[in-house]
Amino acid sequence: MIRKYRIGNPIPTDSVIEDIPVSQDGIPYFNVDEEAKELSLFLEKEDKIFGLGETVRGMNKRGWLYTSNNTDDPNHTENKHSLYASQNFFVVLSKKRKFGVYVDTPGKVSFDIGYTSLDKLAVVFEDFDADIYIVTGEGVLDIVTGFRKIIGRSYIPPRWAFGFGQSRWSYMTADEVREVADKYEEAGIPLNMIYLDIDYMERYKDFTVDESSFPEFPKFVEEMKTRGIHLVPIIDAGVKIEEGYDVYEEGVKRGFFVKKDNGENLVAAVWPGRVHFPDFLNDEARAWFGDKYKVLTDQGIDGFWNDMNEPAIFYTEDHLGEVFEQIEDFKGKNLDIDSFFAFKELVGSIDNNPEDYKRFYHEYKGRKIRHDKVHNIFGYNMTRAAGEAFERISPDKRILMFSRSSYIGMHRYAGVWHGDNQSWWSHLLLNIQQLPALNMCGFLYTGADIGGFGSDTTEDLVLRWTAFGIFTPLFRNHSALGTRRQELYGFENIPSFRNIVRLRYALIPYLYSEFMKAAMGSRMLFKPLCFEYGDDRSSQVEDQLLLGESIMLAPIYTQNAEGRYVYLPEDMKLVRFRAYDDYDEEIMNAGDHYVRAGLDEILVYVRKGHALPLAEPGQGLEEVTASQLKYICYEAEPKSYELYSDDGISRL
Ligand code: MIG
Repeated sequence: MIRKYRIGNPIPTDSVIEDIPVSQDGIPYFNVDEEAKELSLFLEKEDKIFGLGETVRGMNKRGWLYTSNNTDDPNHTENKHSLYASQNFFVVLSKKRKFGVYVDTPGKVSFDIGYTSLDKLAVVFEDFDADIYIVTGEGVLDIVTGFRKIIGRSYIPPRWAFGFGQSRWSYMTADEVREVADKYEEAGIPLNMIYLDIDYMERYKDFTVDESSFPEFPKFVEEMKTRGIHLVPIIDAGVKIEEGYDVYEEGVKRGFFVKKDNGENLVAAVWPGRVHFPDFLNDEARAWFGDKYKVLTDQGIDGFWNDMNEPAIFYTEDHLGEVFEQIEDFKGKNLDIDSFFAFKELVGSIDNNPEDYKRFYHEYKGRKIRHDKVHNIFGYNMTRAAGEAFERISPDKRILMFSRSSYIGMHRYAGVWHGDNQSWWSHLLLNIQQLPALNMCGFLYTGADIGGFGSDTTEDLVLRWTAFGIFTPLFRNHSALGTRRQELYGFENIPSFRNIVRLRYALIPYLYSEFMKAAMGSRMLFKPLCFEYGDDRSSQVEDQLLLGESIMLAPIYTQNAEGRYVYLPEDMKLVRFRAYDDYDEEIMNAGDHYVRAGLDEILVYVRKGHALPLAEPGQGLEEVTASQLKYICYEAEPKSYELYSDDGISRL
């Protein structure tokens, strides 16, 4: 059951699509403190908190302060409060009570979950205006499904988007891209997508392609497609200010860019230097920007990733001017303990400055609203612009799309990637831990940069991360300019990588079926163990996942580990894959085990009463029938499995 309560006068977000009347009763469970602008509740010892989507720390969110304030911060360390997303849904779960809470506000809000005081959960608002939804149900899974139903069906990508993708910030020319495709082919490692980062554009201008480095682009797109590879270009939120650039000129003429209080277009800067930001919150501007994607779909492109849409701001011209003025005061001075830090702060305040988000306004639903009040729905509306346009541009076929910034509601239009992680073992664990929380908030098509985006990676990390990544819907290796290269063919153990990636393709009928069932039925794809098993031990497990109905995963995420402790909530069958057609099976009893796993092995635990279908890797992306598959089951007698199959491309 779902009840809706209203505090103040909230700005709508369009995240909930069902019309639910506002209840006049008091909000259950919570104390309302108008003065402190907070809702709070006393946490019992057994209460666990799950959800909040893409945030730092573990699955149980107790013990930290999470602030919804979409931020381009590439250091996802545990001291951070905000990442790229605001996904304000969580569940309070214990044997005694369980309920879900959705805090719908486009502005800044903090979730103090046992941070200030161990036993108190407080939702602290900047503006005390929000719709609060309280969701109850039999079990935690019913609560999640109940919530997911009111926010609408999750985005469904084309089936080819379940293939493997290679990306790197710095593929400068078409020939470099060809080389990536060639080397994957030589290595015998399947590849279905190559991502184009900002370097394909002409001076970082959205919806342009650099003619000299990517000549005859439509032909190139076609050439790659005949090799089974989709090119997936990036689109940034900022539009370069440049005379003669049509997107810029049209946007200015039609008044579609965000404006300062004095009515002038805001001048900010990102990759291209000076840019304007489209007002994605304005219906007309959104339709206009969305239609621009057609420039690329007309050239054969059928997938996109939307970046820098928090929005990330290198500087605003106004603030930069202020900094240059103030910097004069420091010139020629002996910078001592006070002045040096003031100087450092001044210089360090240039990018993503909170004050800059108060310098501009949106035309949203007929009102002029200052950006910081709706900051968290900006990236969502950029992606919505594209998603709504795709329904017009490509009414029959699905388009691949994922975004960096997000808010609940965006899950109907696209997936997300987990942003700029690092080549750290701890970020492999973070990847594991963020997945179920994202699913709770409607985001099913998700994945992290495998191997890590920032920092130099190591081969063993890429092996372990790829061995986990084969289970995530978005399966992409991506890295930053200047870091060690991490395309799989560049490492020594090519046969191991080949076996791991091929196993992914063998698993696609299962992954696609489970994904589609989760999308259609508003269910989770990745679950913490305690969402299905009621024993106390299960509720302590933070590094294992249930994936779909049939399997459990217990990935290795520490360096030099030859194995790990695994908890089995019931008897299961361990399948130790060396390749899709080379594996051992072993029945294991419920309880704790130390399980070894070599760098070239992928371990899957098959649940009692369920079946894991496997295809020939070459068939993975095709429409298959149940009889074309092989099944691994716990029992001697094969169990039936409900296969979901469709053409993988028609819109549903
Ligand atoms: O500030 O386009 O998260 O995936 O490679 C960096 C360059 C901008 C951030 C994205 C990353 C991408 C990079 N972008």
